[in-house]
Amino acid sequence: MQSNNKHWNILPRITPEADAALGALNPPLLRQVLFNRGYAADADARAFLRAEANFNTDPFQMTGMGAAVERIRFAIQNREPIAIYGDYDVDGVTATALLVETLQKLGADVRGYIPNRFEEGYGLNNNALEELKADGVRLVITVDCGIRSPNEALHARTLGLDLIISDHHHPDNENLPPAFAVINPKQHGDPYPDKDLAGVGIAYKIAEALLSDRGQQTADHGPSSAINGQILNSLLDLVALGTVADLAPLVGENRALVKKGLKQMRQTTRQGLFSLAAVSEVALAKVNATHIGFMLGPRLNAAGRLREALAAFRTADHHRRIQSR
Ligand SMILES: [Mn+2]
Repeated sequence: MQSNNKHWNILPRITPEADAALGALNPPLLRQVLFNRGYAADADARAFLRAEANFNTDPFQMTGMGAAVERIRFAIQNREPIAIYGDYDVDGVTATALLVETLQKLGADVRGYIPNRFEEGYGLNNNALEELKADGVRLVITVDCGIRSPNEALHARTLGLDLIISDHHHPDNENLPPAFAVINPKQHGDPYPDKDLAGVGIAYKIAEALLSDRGQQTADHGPSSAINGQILNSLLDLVALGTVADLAPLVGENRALVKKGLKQMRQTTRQGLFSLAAVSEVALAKVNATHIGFMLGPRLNAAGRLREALAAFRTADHHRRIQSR
């Protein structure tokens, strides 16, 4: 066979310094591959290979997290209705399901809200905020949207709604929304070490903070820490779905979360995931990132493109009742 016009991009050969630094990793080809993926230090390379974050992942390092957790706790204790305001793509839908489920487990009066792509479009809108307010909602928490909505945030304030914005999109740092708290590791001065979390990853960090010892301090009767660990594990299938489908880079904390999330997907109790896997002809027991990216994710996204993403949210939210009936 003739191979005309092939254009090969040859990555650089490993430098002697990097080869020495990675010297304990064999065979030499492994060092070359690691170098070409940007790893030239032993600790970083090992963390990548193990899919572990080699930095402090305490969620309270994120700007706004402490204030957000206190406000959410107050809402739970005082039975204030809470709305999780998401987005119609897989990241937004899974992030919404994740926080609704977490807050339900903490005894909150909580609902999910996902705007209709055709009637409302992406992000916060004033009509939706007014409707939520009229329905008695006191606290709105955005996931995967809101960072570029200063006018809508101001409107929420005028309505007397407290707003917590959590988002991973690039902020306009000169014009952050005037919200009760803004959680976005990409905002100026945010010390959180990982800047690549997807919207669902940030929602997961909020769940982690709420279920941590520090987050529970103000709780009257929160679940025990063993149960909290179980709740967090049960959310990781959603994190894997949203993170991979959003094309977030699978390095650092994303890599760690997706690895654990795929494991969780293989034993999920979500009826929606069973059904979605069935129509996609994916064996959940062997699910991997390619299945999410090319088979499961596009079908969830399609819900938002066809009619309303609330259907996709229900897919992510409903659990199979194995024991009942
Ligand atoms: Mn997103």
